[in-house]
Amino acid sequence: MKTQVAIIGGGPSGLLLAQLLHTKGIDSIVLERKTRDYVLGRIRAGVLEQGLVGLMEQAGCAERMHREGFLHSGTLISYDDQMFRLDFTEHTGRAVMVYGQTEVTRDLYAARDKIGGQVEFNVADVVINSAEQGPVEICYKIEGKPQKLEADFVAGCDGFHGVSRKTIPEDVRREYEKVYPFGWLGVLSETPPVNDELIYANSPHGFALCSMRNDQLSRYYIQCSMQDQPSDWSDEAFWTELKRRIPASEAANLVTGPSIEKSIAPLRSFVTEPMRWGRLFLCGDAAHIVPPTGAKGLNTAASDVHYLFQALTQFYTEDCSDGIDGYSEKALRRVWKTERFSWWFSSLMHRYPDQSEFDRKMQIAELDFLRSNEAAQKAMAECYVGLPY
Ligand code: FAS
Ligand code: PHB
Repeated sequence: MKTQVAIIGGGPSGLLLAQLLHTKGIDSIVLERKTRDYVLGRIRAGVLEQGLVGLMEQAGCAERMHREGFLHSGTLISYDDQMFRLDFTEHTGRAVMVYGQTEVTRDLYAARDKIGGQVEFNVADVVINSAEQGPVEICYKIEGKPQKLEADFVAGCDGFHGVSRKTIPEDVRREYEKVYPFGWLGVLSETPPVNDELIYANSPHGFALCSMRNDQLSRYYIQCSMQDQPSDWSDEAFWTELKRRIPASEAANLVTGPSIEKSIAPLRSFVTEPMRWGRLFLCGDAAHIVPPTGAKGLNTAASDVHYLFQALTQFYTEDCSDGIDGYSEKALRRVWKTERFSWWFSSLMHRYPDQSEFDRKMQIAELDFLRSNEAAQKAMAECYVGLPY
């Protein structure tokens, strides 16, 4: 089999890239390790920057998002039983879209089907050969049968545990990592959200987040130990702990119910450099991870896709390699800014095991400053709604 761009990974970044390339008549084939249902069964991000909304529109996949998603012009931040609102629109003129990653991925698969785009599921033992010089040759198996795909370029959209990053020789790769000493226990429940807007809560008992997918589907997170298992937390224990971490006024409104999904996600900041090696380009979680506090994971994958789409379009339509040669530097410049924001917001809102009373006072003082200072709010709002591409 031959194509122009081989895409490893059928998650949101791989599918979005494939759909955008299609709008320019550039051919691609997507190789996905799991089944479609498995990919769609993952509960991950829920907040979309305007940049991602714009890319979904450009890819012709935004109709349902605009119909079923919620535009949020602000968010709520609580600490020590007090709460204030960060008004995105007042400070930036922009809003964010609350629409689940699962739905984004579902819309992208539907669009892929509509154009008859090729996705190979259940691929195993993927090996990327001659990525440095090209043409690239990708060997893999389906039901144990060897397959081969030749391409001009390969986009590594296969997430943190994929093969693409590891294809770049260790002496070429430089990796930066910070692992946080806690995780997030997330619950999905068919209950009305406690508030119309998200609540980020810093409490003496640890962090909590109240989010939603729609007006009958809520998503809640509490900071937990990485030694915990989801089975250690009964629904009742989860709701009790959540209530004591959010302001009493909100806890009084909280509608509880059985969890339909419960999982623990580790918190990590991670970046690999470079994001390009010869004909191989890394996008999304394959190249970088952020703690979900800043809601930047999916959105930073989208900005990578934007830069790579532009670069490949320039190569195929103008026979110019400037975009390709500048891809890694351009993408990393924005990646590091979102890494900083996600690290800053995570450090502000979580309770650290070795936190001293002085550290705690610093968090409270920073939150007091954020609540009362226009410039601080503007800086946070600009990062939260999304830095320009
Ligand atoms: P993905 O990981 O989504 O997709 C990669 C795809 O590649 C997967 O489908 C995988 O099966 C496939 N793949 C892997 N190896 C392969 C191989 N060898 N061959 C073929 N295919 C292969 N972000 C937020 O903003 N908010 C959140 O609450 C949030 N929660 C998260 C919870 C978890 C547990 C995780 C892991 C991430 C979370 N994120 C969250 C971040 C998340 O949204 C990611 O940034 C986003 O999924 C990145 O998309 P992709 O880069 O497409 O990677
Ligand atoms: C979510 O809705 O899953 C969500 C929202 C905001 C975050 C993280 C997760 O910062």
